[in-house]
Amino acid sequence: MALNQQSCQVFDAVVVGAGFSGLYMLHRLREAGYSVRVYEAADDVGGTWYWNRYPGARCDIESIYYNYTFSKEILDEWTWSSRYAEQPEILSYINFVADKLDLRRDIQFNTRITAARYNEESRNWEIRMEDGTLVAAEYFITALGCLSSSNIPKIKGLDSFKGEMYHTGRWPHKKVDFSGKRVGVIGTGSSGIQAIPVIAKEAGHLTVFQRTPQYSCPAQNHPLEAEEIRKTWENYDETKQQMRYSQHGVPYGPRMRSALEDSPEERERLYEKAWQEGGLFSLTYNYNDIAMVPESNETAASFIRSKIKQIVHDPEVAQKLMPTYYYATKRPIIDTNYFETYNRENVSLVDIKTAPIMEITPDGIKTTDNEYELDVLVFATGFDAMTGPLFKIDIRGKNDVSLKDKWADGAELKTYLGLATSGFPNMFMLTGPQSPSVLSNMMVSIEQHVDWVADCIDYLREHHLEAFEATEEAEAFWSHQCRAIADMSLLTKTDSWYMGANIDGKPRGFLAFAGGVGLYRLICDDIAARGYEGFASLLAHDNQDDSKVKEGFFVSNIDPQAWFILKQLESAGAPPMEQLTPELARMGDFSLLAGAPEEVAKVENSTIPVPGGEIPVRIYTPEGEGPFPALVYYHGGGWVIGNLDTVDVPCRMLANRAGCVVVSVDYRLAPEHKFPTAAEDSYAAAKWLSENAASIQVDPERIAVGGDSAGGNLAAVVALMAREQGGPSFAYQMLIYPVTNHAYDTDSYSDNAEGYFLTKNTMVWFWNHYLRNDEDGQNPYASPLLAEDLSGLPPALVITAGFDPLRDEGEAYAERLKAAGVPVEATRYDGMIHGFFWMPGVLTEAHNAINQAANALKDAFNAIKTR
Ligand code: N01
Repeated sequence: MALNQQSCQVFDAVVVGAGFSGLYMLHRLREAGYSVRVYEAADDVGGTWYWNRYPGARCDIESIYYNYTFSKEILDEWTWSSRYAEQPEILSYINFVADKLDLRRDIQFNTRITAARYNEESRNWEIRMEDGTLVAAEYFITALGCLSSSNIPKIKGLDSFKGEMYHTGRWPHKKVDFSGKRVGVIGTGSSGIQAIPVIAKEAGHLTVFQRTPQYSCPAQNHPLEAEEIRKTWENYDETKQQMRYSQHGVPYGPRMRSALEDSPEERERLYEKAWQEGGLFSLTYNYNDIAMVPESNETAASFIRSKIKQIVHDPEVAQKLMPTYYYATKRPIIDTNYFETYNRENVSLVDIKTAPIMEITPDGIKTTDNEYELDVLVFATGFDAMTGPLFKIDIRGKNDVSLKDKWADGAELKTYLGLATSGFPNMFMLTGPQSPSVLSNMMVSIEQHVDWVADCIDYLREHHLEAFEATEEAEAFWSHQCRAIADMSLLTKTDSWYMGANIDGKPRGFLAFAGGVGLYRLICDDIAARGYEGFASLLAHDNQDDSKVKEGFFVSNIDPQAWFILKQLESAGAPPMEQLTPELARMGDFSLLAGAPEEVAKVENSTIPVPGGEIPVRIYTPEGEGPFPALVYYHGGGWVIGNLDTVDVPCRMLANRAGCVVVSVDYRLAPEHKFPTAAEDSYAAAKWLSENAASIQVDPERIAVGGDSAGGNLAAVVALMAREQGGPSFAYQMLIYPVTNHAYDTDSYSDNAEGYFLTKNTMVWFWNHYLRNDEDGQNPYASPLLAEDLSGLPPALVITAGFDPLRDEGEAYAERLKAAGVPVEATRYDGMIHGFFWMPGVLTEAHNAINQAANALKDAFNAIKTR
């Protein structure tokens, strides 16, 4: 497609699609003074809501929150008639906005874009219409909608059908008359479940062809009073913020409680209440682990199945309607009288999972065990979601590579933030794949994307940057994070359109970002604030100031995975630890960061005696024949929090990799037990192991001590105590970002005081709980860095993290050990944050550090064996 740009119109930006996202994009760019043209295949605005006119079509997000929020004036001028607005009302709203902002003058309707190609010479996009007309633009923005490419399954004989055929996503503008007709509906997703009760009321007979039964809850739709809307938006800014920083784009979220924490009776009571209240999130928001934990999920799933059983009179039909997949791993559905519809005389249900459709005949549908005569056939069979609309346009980036080829038909889906993809400069995808869009209130996602893109274009102009694209590193990182987050949930365990599983031959993979709109917004904003890190400028004007846009991803050194965790923690909005009581602080659960525990040959919980009591230990024994070398491990947590579970995953990994027994010690915590209890418990545990080694198949000559953070402190202190108090003698000390000094005077304390997980204020809080007085802080058993003499101590590994207030004191201890003649291996993990050692579930560097520690232990043990 060669282009003589003199012969065609050139715009600053071309936007494809005049739905909610395209319209707002047009408004934002036009207000900023750019020339913009929107192309739309339909003859009017509306996008999804223009095409999906099937009977019963309505929104599943409460209309009160299904608004543009960028303009208070527009918000105030519009009112909704019911809790869940019907399609015609939503379309009227879109028209109202288009009129109000006078958008139509920059939209060309009845125009399908078939191709878009990036011209590297002119640095413009060349965009081709169905009739061959070309236009050019500096920015190419797709606003295609995620669910706009209708899926009509390729069933044998499809074209032979003599009756009327419709797809819910391409419904005609005139009313379809079902009265007295034999109607068949294939598909029972959101569209089918909305359409079926309405069609049933009119049809002579309705046959529903169901492949997968669905969970659906009552919408409990009702009229809305203007006063209710006014009251909801009374605190406009606050409500808007709550929606923006939520999980799904509504100003409320799940209760912070596991479904398994409540009694069956209490769960039943809450589910029943939610059922009566209705709504998309009502059931799932009772608990925060429905989409994560199979057993919790089953509590909600079985509740809905019990409701189906109650509602549907014929037990056989009820049984066919019972879903078995994990609830809410397909888009949850809300309905009006869906299950009740199966009690009607004129409705029958055909289970095409057990008797699949063989072919469509001129007169109806033939399954493996029957034939159904039909006058009308309705496909409610969904969409080729997310990638489908993009692949319908032949989009070609640098070197003429097509998007479809780059993504290998979706098998290699790679985007940065779901907004951009490398090799396609100056192209932005609104609500594209790997963004949270389809998992949220679309309006919130749309506004966020449009605002971000408009700000980005302003930035590029201000900095005279003509061509700008995501780097390969950035998109590899983002795509990995998207998969990792989805894999932590049950979402990937179900065949759904989220997974691409509804389209024959479509590669499987989770298509969206499941971390929530709040986290996503924080991430996008942070990337913008970092000068659009992860994007690279290809070319710039001579006088550019490109100091802010740099090559490569995360040049600011923090590891992207660690940064991602920081954003997740920020979005969780937990108060700083120092504002909590120790009891509350101990309730934090970081198990998702640790990842799945791996198998160890034997794991045993036990107790051991310490002065004045007993403490729990967990003993990990690896595969093989003893006697084994051993590591006594002390967990971190500032001597105040943390327990055996906190470090279960790294202890398992160390046991397997170093081939040693790991004895993880649950020493007594402060402030209930202040200094020196933790140190004395730790020493007692090491002595106990040395004295009782044979009882747990341990070689007493090959015992190491180790720990992380406060546990690293305790390991160092135990080594000192052993030297000074007559043994035992240890083979090694493994100190992971240890606390070594009660002082806050290092560069790392000032550089990393805040924003990197462990803060200076939290350390002050820990120390204050641990020590009885300031004098304790001068005691080498609290601050081993203050010990006068470090000679004669066991060889050491000291691991530190670049973005950690404790970095410098850990490294100072390593230097002092070296100066005292102790062999030391010291490694700083530059991009890491405090705590990373127990986060192998989300950090590659945690694996590297654990492997390094295991190898160091093995070497130390072998050195003794071969001595
Ligand atoms: O499509 P779907 P949808 N033979 O893919 C079946 C949004 N939406 O249009 O589950 C037989 O969910 C398929 O069966 P199975 C919302 O995000 C929102 O209903 O794949 N059956 C399924 O039953 C929603 O999730 C609203 O086994 C076949 C159905 O067709 C998304 O749009 C309203 C088949 C398709 O369900 C899509 O919903 C409507 C075949 N070959 C939609 N192929 C609101 O309320 C597919 N099926 C805002």
